[in-house]
Amino acid sequence: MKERSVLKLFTGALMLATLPLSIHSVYGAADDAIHHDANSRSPQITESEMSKASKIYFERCAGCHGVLRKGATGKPLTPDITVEKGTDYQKAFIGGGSAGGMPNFGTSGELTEKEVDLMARYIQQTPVAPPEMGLKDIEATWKVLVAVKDRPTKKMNNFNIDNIFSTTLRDNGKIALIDGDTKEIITTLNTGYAVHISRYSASGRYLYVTGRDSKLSLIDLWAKVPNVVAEVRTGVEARSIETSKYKGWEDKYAISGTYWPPQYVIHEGDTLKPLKVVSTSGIASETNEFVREARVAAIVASHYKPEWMVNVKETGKVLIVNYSDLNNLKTTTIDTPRFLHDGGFESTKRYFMDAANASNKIAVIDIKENKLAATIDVGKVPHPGRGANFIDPKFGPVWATSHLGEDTIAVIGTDPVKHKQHAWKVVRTLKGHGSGSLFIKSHPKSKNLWVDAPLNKDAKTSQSVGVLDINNLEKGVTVLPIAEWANLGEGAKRVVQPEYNKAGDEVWFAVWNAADKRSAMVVVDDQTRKLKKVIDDPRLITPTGHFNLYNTMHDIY
Ligand code: DHE
Repeated sequence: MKERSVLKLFTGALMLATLPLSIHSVYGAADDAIHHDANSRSPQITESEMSKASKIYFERCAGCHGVLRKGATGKPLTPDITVEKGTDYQKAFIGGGSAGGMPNFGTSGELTEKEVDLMARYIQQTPVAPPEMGLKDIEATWKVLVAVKDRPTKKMNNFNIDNIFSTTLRDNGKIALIDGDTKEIITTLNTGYAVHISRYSASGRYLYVTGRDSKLSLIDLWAKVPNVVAEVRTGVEARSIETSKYKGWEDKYAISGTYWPPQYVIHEGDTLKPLKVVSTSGIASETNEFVREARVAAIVASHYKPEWMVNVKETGKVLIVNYSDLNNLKTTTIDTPRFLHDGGFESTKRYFMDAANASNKIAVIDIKENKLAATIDVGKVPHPGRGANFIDPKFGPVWATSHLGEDTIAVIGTDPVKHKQHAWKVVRTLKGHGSGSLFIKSHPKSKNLWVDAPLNKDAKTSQSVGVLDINNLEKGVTVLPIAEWANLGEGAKRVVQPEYNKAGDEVWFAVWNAADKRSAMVVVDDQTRKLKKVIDDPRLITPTGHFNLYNTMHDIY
């Protein structure tokens, strides 16, 4: 396909992702010419179906399978494989999902029967590479909405900003800032489409959010009503953003990682001005083969040195990027098992516990010595988010991850000094709340370990959470019916991501329903495990991730 039509397809998919639904259908109906694919065996599809399918693919599939469809968390979907298996096979998979973690898009009602058929034909067409974006292209999208000189010099509001929650309103292209003390929504702000994560500057003044469409927004929490003060677009698909946290570098830089183009960008911290772009394409660990689509997954910031740890998913490399001299950028490259995804620090913040999810392993990166300390076999498709730290009564300090692909929690010893015999070993494998788990959480002041299972196929399980008593782990999970407590009526209502307040005495959950249905945030008293508050507000459209300022900034989890 010619470069111009490739650009049109991807710009179209991006624009469609941010437009209201009625316009999507109008756009989709405009052009019924037959698409001529390079592969003559691909099933028939029209150009308008290609546009619609590329939007769905961008929103639902690219994260796991890649834009070039070479696979990562999900299987490769290139036509040499998909055409061979045929349309009926693909339809069964897309519609019904798999035990390995593929969501059941058809039976869950997320895609209609027609859309399942469309996607089954789409993935048999030849994938197209989206456009590149260099520093100049990125700079052309950069906007400072409130100049630094026009911003307040002290906090102009009475919010206890340490206890603010930044909550993604996924399908609405917004975030909500929620006051953790009063549980009132302070404001909602326009951002990129489907914000993936929120991170805060080291001083706590600025909030950075990244849309999955790679639009970054910088929010000033000192303003009378917090507002977006700068924006920039770094590509077509992104998941990560982090800030410079080391002493002396507070608020100086931000780093954003993109899935496409496969690269990271270093930005000025208070304006988002792009300063440096670094490609992450390269030779993979284990296979020693070149990977063009080597996507940036989680990024964490060291508290020990002016450094970031950048996960490159497909090449299985952790890049330790030193930001003290951007012109002479020093990077330590650590080989790990492949398909790095998410992770977080153990309690001392010296070791980065990094999930190589498709290898069923956790890589332990010693960020003081800048080297791989261990790789640990865990269950099928570990998905920790940032994981959970607690003191195990038998094994001392531990870090835990739940799994997408099986119903277990792996508990790993993390103290190589006082509990050397347990360090970097799975000391317990606990039964969790169900497979399809995405996040697990605890807090230094809590005796509870919380685990969700939003991608579990059983509605009762995906609509509830499990909680374990840290001092009596053998007792197993107690199930709390969070979505039932929210009392929202019909819908899929996946319960997602336990997140503590600053004091560590409340746990917040998103009850994530479809965009046209009611969603809510549910706050649970951590000690009594009883419902404390349902934040049920029509502005809470498709809430997913929610990030407490203090805990996120200090890596407390
Ligand atoms: Fe996420 C974290 C990628 C699906 C909600 N997700 C992350 C991180 C990555 C990632 C790389 C780590 C960022 C960091 O720490 O810097 N997520 C992906 C995908 O590629 C994937 C599998 C498929 C996709 O198409 O995006 C995916 N993620 C989801 C969801 O479906 C969730 C539940 C809702 C959504 O917004 O799409 C979701 N991901 C989250 C959340 C975090 C996250 C809430 C942050 C967890 C934390 O505690 O830090």
